[in-house]
Amino acid sequence: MEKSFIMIKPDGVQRGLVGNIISKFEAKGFTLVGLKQMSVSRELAEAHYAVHKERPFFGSLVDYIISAPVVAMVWEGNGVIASARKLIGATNPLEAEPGTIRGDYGITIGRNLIHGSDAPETAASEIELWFGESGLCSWEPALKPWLYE
Ligand code: IDP
Ligand code: MG
Repeated sequence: MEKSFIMIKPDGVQRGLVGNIISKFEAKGFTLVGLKQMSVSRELAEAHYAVHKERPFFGSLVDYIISAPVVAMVWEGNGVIASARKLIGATNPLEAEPGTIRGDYGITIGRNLIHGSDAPETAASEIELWFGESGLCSWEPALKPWLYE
């Protein structure tokens, strides 16, 4: 089953939006298989965003991610990677559609609330980086069999 790494960034936690954000993924029908609130080391933040290390915003991005706890999650379900990106919305919250997380709650690219994996390869490497082999709790939602039709 497809999995995506989703992280509520420090601004989402500080603003008390954890419950609202988790609700959107739950209501959509995806299955939560990993969840932890944690402080992020500089090393982990730099590894997570290594693809952006030459960008001018890399330093401030890392400082932002380590500034306060995040909520790291793994969500599972058919099509979850692309669907989560739609639920999250465009990188710049001012360009994100209303109804998306960034579109509803954000106004600046430097505080855009949430991360979601962008492809199967990055999802796999991010889940390994943040949760490791044994960090997930896989379960089948017996009361929602239609999810897997
Ligand atoms: P994504 O999170 O929508 O996948 P990416 O382009 O992969 O967007 O950028 C990763 C993160 O880097 C963004 O979510 C945002 O926090 C930050 N970021 C991207 N572009 C800028 C920028 O121009 N200024 C400041 N931060 C940026
Ligand atoms: Mg990205």
